[in-house]
Amino acid sequence: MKLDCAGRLLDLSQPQVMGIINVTPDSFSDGGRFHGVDAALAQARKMINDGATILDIGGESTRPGAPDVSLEEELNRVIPAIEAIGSELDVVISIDTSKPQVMREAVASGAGLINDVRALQEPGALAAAADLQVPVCLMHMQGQPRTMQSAPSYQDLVTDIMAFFAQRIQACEQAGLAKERLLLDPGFGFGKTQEHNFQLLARLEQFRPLGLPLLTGLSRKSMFGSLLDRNVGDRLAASLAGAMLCAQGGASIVRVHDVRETWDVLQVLAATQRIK
Ligand code: 7PJ
Repeated sequence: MKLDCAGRLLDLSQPQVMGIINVTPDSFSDGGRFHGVDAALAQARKMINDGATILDIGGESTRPGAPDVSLEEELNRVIPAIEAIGSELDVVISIDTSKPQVMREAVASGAGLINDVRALQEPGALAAAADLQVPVCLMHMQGQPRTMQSAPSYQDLVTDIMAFFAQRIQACEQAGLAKERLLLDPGFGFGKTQEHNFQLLARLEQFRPLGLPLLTGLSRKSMFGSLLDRNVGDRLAASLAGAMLCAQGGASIVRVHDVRETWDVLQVLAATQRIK
């Protein structure tokens, strides 16, 4: 299956690695080290060399408790990075945003995919995505980043998330955004307890009947920190195990900080699948 990302084709017949490039000064796991265009470009070159076929550019930190970012600030962070990466490198650029104006300017500057942790629920976002006609990743989150970890609760985790996806897919189709352009992400760590996160990992294949590609992001997340009592710089092995389980559970794209190591892990899985 090939996904058309504003002219660049993304082959999803094998799991792909999406590298995370944060251009936020407060992002929790890299402390904003890649703030600035040169740093983002250097990071992009390395990630592509290491096997990433998609780069996810984000200018808004969505970690629990993070402050809101103004439209102007978000644009100032992401647009120069997208322009620089898009003009030099052959890669699908994903814009990690919930703001319609950022979606529009990002796609005009070279982004080919929208990654929205709020699943196009902000005012104007659905219409912007429908106008732009690029693929969109709809992520599930219970609550809002500031408060989502206070008391997450579900009747049945997978059933509730499936119902949310069905509702968002319908809203997209009504707005003129075809189902073929959608990807789904259950949103690890977004309004989920520790038990919920591991339940999602165990039950990922239950989302397959929806028939849309799955994207998952577990890289360095606190689910591993609490499981292992490890700080954020010491969660690589756990994140790789998580990526492997996601790929086995049917994820088409894994969103990660450690591209090279994740790519290696996915090649091991691909080699076993080739001889089955
Ligand atoms: C995710 C994301 C995720 C998608 C973040 C972090 C927090 N987008 N943006 N899925 N997480 N689609 O990277 O730890 O899980 S920000």
